[in-house]
Amino acid sequence: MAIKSKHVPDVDRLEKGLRSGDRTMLAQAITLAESTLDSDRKKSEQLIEKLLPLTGKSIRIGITGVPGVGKSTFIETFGELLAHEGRKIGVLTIDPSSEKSRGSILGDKTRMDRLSKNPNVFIRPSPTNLTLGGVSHRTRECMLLCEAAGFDVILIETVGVGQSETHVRNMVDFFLLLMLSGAGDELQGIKKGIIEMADGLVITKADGENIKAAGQAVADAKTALHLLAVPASGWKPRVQSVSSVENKGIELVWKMILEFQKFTMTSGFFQEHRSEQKKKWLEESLENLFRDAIAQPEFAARKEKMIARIMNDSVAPSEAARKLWKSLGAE
Ligand SMILES: Nc1nc2c(ncn2[C@@H]2O[C@H](COP(=O)(O)OP(=O)(O)OP(=O)(O)O)[C@@H](O)[C@H]2O)c(=O)[nH]1
Ligand SMILES: [Mg+2]
Repeated sequence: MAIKSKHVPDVDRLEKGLRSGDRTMLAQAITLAESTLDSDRKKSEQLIEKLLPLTGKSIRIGITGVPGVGKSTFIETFGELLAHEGRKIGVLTIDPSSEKSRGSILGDKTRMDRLSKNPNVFIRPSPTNLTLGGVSHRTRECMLLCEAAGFDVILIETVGVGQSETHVRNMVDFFLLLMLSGAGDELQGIKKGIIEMADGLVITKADGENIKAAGQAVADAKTALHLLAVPASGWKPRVQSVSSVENKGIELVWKMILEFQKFTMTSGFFQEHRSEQKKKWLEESLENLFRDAIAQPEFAARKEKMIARIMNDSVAPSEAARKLWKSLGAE
């Protein structure tokens, strides 16, 4: 079923609205970007093209961690700190569990209640159930739209299970992994691969009875990081414990991110990384287009016919594949 964008203004009005930082227009532009309707797609692409010169000026931060680790609560306290400094923060959440229910997204909304009322903050949950593989495509577009509307810190929350964190890693400058303390040296089943992707680790809920365990978790995490090779950025990931409810350690995470930015900008990695990500975006877009094309019923019907021909040996599978491939271009 196509997800339509209702009552969205035309491209010129949206462009003007975003240039003046209009949040309603931003929300509508995102709705347009998320639409699966071909005509909306085209409009969205036009809009983004017009706005491209305004994009890229934010610091893009991905925040991941197992369900319940405290991502949304962290974003709320962190976001308030940044908003207080006069920054404008765009928060995008990607929640694979929303494929089954909207519960989590609604939960996030209530948990970011204070933040969502802040005039310097724009929060938008990104449903991932629109099309298979469409996750990163749309989130990137939403990110660019937020930047064009003047948001200078982009926070992307994603649950650290499955594929979504790799998608997010591919579109952010800094990747922050949140972890619980007291869950043992197994690092809570978080795959080593995810730790390797992180530029910073945060031990959450370092308050009350948890303080001692949090201190131990920081030491354990530091040991774990020592065993890893230094990443391509040359930046050695750091560990910080925080309490989002008591507002402790939060500003140190921001300091860490600013230091990272300075370090990678000086070395040139920051810009190189962004260029790599643009190439990756192209690759992923191509894959998405291909996947969408072969998921069309007309294509599936042609494939079925081709299978029948393969079965009675009137065509070889490789040639059948080439014929099917050529038929895609005609659409
Ligand atoms: N004591 C304490 N509890 C916290 C802290 N941060 C979050 N929590 C609690 O932990 C629970 C989960 O917090 P969330 O921020 O919703 O966690 P999340 O990682 O966003 O969860 P999902 O979005 O469901 O993956 C909530 O009950 C929070 O109140 C903290 O700093 N200290
Ligand atoms: Mg959350």
